[in-house]
Amino acid sequence: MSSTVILFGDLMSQPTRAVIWFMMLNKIPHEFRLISIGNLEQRSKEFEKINPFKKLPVIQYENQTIFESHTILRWLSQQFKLPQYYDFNDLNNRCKVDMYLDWHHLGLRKATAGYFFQKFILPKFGKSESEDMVKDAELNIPRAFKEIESIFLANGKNDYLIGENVTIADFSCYCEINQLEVLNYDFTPYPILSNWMERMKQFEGFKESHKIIHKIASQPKL
Ligand SMILES: N[C@@H](CCC(=O)N[C@@H](CS)C(=O)NCC(=O)O)C(=O)O
Repeated sequence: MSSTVILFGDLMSQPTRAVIWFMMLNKIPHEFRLISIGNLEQRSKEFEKINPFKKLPVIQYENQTIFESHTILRWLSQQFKLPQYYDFNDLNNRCKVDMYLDWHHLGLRKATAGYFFQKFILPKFGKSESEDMVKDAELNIPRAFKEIESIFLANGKNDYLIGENVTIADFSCYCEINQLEVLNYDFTPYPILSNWMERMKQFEGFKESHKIIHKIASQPKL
């Protein structure tokens, strides 16, 4: 295997976007291999040999195969010596990032990804949404956004989730939240979150990594 990072993913996948954005920003040499979620390519026998969980993203580097986007982001920071995003030299700083990353799955992603799936993906396959799941997400997304504002962004005292510097936590969080723009989600009740989102958009690689999401978001809504 080569020493370029090979990323298997799809820009429709939030964690794929977080990983590729981070690599673009830090000019980590990489090659993108599209595994189309729309065509269910992640479920092929061939891809199952790369990730037995049949999920995206996955990276390969030399003889290493790594899945789980947070593990990938931690690994990239350490492998390419980028402690400003994940402080592998300082246990306490590292722990703060880990606290967000552990919270992310059930604290945020379950609601946001669930909502996107119900409202955007299911209709594409001609299926109707589950009212219970939509109701659940409609309760939990505002809860998650308020928690991000009050706890991670410290009611606006923090510029980024962990403090004054951007870390891998911010990239993961942002990619999960901003795809709700496709659904015209109303972010106006969350000014602290919205300001942080504006700050995140300034990082190099943002436009390129989000081009598909932006294209869908700009299409007229039915
Ligand atoms: N915890 C995993 C989540 C991976 C995941 O659920 N990926 C989705 C795309 S966002 C996927 O591959 N779904 C395909 C499927 O479930 O068939 C990570 O952060 O990498």
